[in-house]
Amino acid sequence: MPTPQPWFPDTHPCWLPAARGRHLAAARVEVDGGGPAGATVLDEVASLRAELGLGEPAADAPRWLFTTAGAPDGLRPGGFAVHHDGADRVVRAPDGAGLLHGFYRALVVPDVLDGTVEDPAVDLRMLDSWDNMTADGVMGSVERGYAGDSVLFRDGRVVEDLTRVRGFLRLMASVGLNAWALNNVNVHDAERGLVDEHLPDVARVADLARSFGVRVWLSVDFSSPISLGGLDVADPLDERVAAFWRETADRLYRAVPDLGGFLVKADSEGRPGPHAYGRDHADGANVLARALAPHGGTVLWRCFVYDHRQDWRDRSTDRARAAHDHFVPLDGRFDDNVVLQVKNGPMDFQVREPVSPLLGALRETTTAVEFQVTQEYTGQQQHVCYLAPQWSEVLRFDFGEGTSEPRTVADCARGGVVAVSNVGDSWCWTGHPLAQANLFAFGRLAWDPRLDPDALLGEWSRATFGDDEELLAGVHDVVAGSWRTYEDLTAPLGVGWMVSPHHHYGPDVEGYEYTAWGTYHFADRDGVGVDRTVATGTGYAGQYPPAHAARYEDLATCPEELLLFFHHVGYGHRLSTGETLVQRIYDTHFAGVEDVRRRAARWEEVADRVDERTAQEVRTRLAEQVRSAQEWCDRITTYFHRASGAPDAHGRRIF
Ligand code: GCV
Repeated sequence: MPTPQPWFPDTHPCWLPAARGRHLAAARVEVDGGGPAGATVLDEVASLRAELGLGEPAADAPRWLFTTAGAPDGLRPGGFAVHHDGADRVVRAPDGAGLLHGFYRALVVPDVLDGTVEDPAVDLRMLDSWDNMTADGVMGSVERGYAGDSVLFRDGRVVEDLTRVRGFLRLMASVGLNAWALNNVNVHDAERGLVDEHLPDVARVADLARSFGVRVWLSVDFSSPISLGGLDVADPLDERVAAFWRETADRLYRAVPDLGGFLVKADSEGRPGPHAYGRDHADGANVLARALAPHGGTVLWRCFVYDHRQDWRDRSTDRARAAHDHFVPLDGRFDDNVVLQVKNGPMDFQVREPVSPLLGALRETTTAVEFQVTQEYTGQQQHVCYLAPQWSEVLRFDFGEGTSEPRTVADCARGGVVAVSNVGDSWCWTGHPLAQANLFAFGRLAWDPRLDPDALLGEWSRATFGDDEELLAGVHDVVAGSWRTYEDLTAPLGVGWMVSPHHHYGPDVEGYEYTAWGTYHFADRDGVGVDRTVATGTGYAGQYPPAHAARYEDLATCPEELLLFFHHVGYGHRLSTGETLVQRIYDTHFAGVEDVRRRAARWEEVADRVDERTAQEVRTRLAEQVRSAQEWCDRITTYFHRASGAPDAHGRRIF
């Protein structure tokens, strides 16, 4: 019997405190089948026992049997079923990952019910780490990371001690995630070596990941045939380039036979891609796909493609249109093992955007939807911002509305549900202890997009904080609705990008207005917002199927939370509730500050019910959130007051 691995040494256990697994640690646990992931069930039980100071279970202790025999027909890989047999429990699954998922489910929900059948909705449930092997000078060692440095890389290589990586994989597996892209999609020089000199380390990580039912993926750089292969081109139609990718794939799969494949950001924000050679994204993706195909690998090709060198004077170009414009004409040209990975919205993970029309437009190509768990534009893990309601809204959005064929985003994204990770080497994994809720909820929604975000919040907080009902009520009040609060303060009625350029924290109303990034709100003395209608604007609204297109096109039917995304609207325009547009902007900002103050005060009512460190970490961040909220309110109300000249109906202080 190997020495048990410590259970979250020196780190917060998130939603898996050992005490919650006491019933498992005290049981006679038997595992039948399931390979490395099945064996992990036993390792985890041993770790729990060591952590809880329990010895071997008594001979008459209840038995938990985890078996791959007799799993219900039709369960997908990773799924499981729970059966009660008196005090004994049987978890049946088609594979080891399913056994492990059943084990963690019984930790999160100790009274997991008889007859529970859990079947993941989609095969690929993925976290993308934007981790660099070295600090990149601007963003640190995790691009857009707000929770410390990478848990995987340090000083230009994979860490020797994988204890933190093990903890991370445990967190992933415990919510059913099964795929992990190890490195930043912006692949720097150092990370290129992952397919080469660092490959033995990748294999070491993949071995560990496999034991948690997780496959690893690598982000690769499209110009690697030049930088690594010594060629003078990376043209996807050049046979030498194809050979380079084949050889690379062969080498990778010798080291990691179950590698998921490649994740690629190409022709995007300055990354190299097929356009340099007059080729398109299908040519680019397919050359990689053909190298991976013999090994069963897949290319995840990102659709975050737009002109990041736009002239702000150019009103004919609309960044929101770009992904649809680029990729819809290529539908049907991608090989079967290409999955197009599409961000949830057409811009870039703003607090509010419409659903990307590309997600519903590709009929002949497999797509995956990409969310951002790391809070780049949503408060950077200084603000509480529970994002599951946003993801849930997106997953439920129905492109088939008004037709006889329902086609939700969850239906369309058959290739997977993916998100950028919010994890780093901070003590609590996510910088802000309450940001753990986002990681948890993302995994659960990837598993089952029908789950209710508020119920998930309850599930997470009970697992994390225990059964102290007063504390749970307090945590709920601090976290629930916080996405809406962030939106009220930062992005009135769907207009985004009033954020400080580059680092993206805090307000700067015109920070992006005269830049090359395609991120404008066009506020002037009369009104604000982007006319994206077909009739008079950029035509973006026309990228949706007819029912949605018609709704967005018309100012009278456009959902208010997206009004300024689709229309340039006068400050005096009356909203459904009777007030003017500018008054709504004032009101939501003043209310937003009050709301954040209320959350901070509410935390103080329950803070003595959690450990000192969590209490303090949350307290400190809530204080910053109050400061930041006031800053947003002051800047935005002042800006629009000066622009419009309209007084606040309630006479509040505007500068
Ligand atoms: C990894 C946004 C972020 C970048 C990120 C990019 C992407 O633009 O600001 O840091 O780069 O999205 O998704 O590729």
